[in-house]
Amino acid sequence: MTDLLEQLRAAVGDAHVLTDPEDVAAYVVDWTGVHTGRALAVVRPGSTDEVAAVVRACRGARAPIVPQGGNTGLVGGGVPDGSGSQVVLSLGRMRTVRAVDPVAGTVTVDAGVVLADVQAAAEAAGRLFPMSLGSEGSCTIGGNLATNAGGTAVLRYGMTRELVLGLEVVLPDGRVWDGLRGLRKDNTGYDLTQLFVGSEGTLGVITGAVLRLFPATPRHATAWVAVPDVAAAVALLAVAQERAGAHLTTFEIANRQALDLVLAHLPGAVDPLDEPSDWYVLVELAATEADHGLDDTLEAVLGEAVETGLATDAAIAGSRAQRSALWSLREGISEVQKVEGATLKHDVTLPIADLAAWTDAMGPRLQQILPGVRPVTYGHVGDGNLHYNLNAPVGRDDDLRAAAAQLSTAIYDAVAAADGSISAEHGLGRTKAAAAASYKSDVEVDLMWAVKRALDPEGLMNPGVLVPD
Ligand code: FAD
Ligand code: 2HG
Ligand code: ZN
Repeated sequence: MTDLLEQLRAAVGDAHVLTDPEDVAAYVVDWTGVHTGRALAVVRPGSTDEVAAVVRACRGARAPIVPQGGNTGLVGGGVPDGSGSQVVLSLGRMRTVRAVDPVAGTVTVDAGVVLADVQAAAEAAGRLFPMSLGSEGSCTIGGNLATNAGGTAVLRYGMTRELVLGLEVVLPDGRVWDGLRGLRKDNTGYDLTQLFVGSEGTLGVITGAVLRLFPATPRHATAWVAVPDVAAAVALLAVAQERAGAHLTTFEIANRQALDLVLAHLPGAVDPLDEPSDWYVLVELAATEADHGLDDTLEAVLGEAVETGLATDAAIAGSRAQRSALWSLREGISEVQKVEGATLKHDVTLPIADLAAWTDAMGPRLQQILPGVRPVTYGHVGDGNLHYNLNAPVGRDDDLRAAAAQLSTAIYDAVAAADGSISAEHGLGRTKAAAAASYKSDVEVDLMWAVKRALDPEGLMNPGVLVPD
């Protein structure tokens, strides 16, 4: 292994091969704190050629590689296992925005560029890069592509895979595939770009990407709406779609439990409504400078909702500060759940028509397994995606950990029975690889392995992630 470390130092420079436990610490534990591993080394290449040299050196030494971007993943896919034999390949130094072409509507970036910096580069060119996540200040485009991230603008713009036109990837054998094309039309065979999207570092290291830009939408109309139940939220979605059409950008849900945690733990958070409600929806319409009338449209949506009993009250943002305060009630939930204590995450999608019945049935079933468990339910209801997360009964974190397997199985079985998915947007990582395989057909699992073996026959790219060992 000394040989490998020497080769890595030769490839990227001594300063960028970290082995001291203190230097390595932040790279071996994930955001949730649940996954903690050990690394042979953390390597920080500064260019695509250096990534290729690192991959070749690791291959020669048969050392597994764990690609890592901003390390904000929620399923343990970006941190090493406990063996101490894996090399973490961090893209953190590859942060160049290579080119912006507002007319073609493209931005070309290194994979280590932070999402917020891509948004800023688009804005500086008078365009919009619409992907928006609570972690956007630290997650990277490489990680977004590798997980096919979703977020709060999927309803209008789609998942990450709909926002990418071309990729540059270092393959497991160390060759570089240059697919950095910004073409809207390119039917020249299998779609290799899409193969790497959502592959969670198991097929190669993404080093660059051409992403799609859209017209800027500086106008917003935003409301925090109290709704009686999930069925009303879904019915309100239909009203908003009907009245706001393509302007409808965000339609997020949160239960009262989630808001209570935000009010308890997020400094400065204030309930914008006088009376408590069991459920809330954050609705946002967005439009270009030339489009007027968003406020009237939102008021019409909310007026109809209150008249028909779909909503009981609403707070409309009247300024940028108010808009940002409403957003913080939604975006703060992950963080405050962590502050509250042990959390069990479930990132599920269901057919939208089944969301209400599914949620109504799930609560009592979980109470039977662990009385007092607190469902902190929120997410992207417009996409049928709920973060059906659980916090422990107050003061009983160990009880949640003890019941975790039983609770997750009950939820996943119910998702499967409703033809949903147990991973809507966070990926499988180490947490859900085995569970996902158990709900897939043998044919589907065989196909996944066929792809994995074709590209990574030696199994050195992120082993144990996405496809279970
Ligand atoms: P990492 O965590 O570093 O890695 C994630 C996976 O991608 C790993 O398997 C890793 O091996 C692989 N990977 C990383 N970079 C590369 C690369 N260059 N080439 C190949 N493989 C690579 N996710 C959503 O989808 N929607 C949300 O709304 C959302 N909100 C979040 C809010 C918070 C507060 C937090 C903490 C997380 C949230 N996430 C969300 C999850 C997370 O931010 C996303 O999964 C994000 O895409 C991960 O990017 P990253 O750069 O941090 O990747
Ligand atoms: C969100 O929508 C993210 O806020 C994070 O996907 C969800 O922390 C979570 O479980
Ligand atoms: Zn989410």
